[in-house]
Amino acid sequence: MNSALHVLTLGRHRLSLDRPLVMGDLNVTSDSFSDGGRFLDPSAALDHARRMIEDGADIIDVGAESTRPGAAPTPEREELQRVVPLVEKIAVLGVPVSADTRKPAVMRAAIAAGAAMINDVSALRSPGALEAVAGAETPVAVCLMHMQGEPATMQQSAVYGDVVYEVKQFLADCAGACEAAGIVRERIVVDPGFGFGKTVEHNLTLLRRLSEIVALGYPVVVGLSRKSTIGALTGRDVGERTAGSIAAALAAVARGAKIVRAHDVREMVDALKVWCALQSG
Ligand code: HH2
Repeated sequence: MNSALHVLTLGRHRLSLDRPLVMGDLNVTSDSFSDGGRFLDPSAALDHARRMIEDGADIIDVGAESTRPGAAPTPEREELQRVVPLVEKIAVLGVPVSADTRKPAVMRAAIAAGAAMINDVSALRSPGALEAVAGAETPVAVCLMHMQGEPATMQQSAVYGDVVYEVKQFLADCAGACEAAGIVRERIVVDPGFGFGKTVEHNLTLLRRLSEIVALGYPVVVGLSRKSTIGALTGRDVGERTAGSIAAALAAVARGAKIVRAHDVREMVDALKVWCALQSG
């Protein structure tokens, strides 16, 4: 086991990990599972980024390709057109911007536009992705996420022996490959990938045993916000899953997660403030 890091370095930003961080989720897509179409208009997207920053987001994660189960890939040109101008505008607002992409060309363009982190649901396994991040002129952080299969088909046959062990091994291997390529530990975070080729039971097992993933020593990101597991547990539609998402996030933070990916930033920030206040004294 490696000793835990207390600072995450994203481009020129250094974020303390002494309290859990909130990564605001901004989907500039037509088909995202929870907010598809709402922020396709660039000015609506920028306004939403500003609102999330006002509400206390520590990182803004911009994605232009839905990775919901069954989603079709977004053509590269379209992803570039949606992501790059927006990253450029958000990058000057004072918080680090993360680009949620699987495509090396989008990674390179987003970094040139000011992205401080690449969030890759494929954990830099696409040809050229590791090189795009490790070889970047401005060193950026990377979020390595576990996914079994591909978004189009990943929920059709989610099979594991021990899901926690397999996810942990995968993340250890990917993080090791990043370090071998020259990405320093202070720039690597890992994510078990809730909902990515996993049943409700797999997700619950991963959440219950999250401390085993935390033991890898890399800051752990969790993305449970509004996901179908929350819907399965509460019986709520996607727009009514805020309370369930917060409960899941707090359970993750209690097990050592350091970054929470959220759609409802204001509510998540408030919940974490209360949780943090109860940790001291
Ligand atoms: N979940 C989604 C997308 N990117 N990245 C990380 N690191 N962790 C996650 O859990 C994660 C992620 C899916 O959520 P969302 O972006 O809201 O939906 P969509 O992929 O449909 O745009």
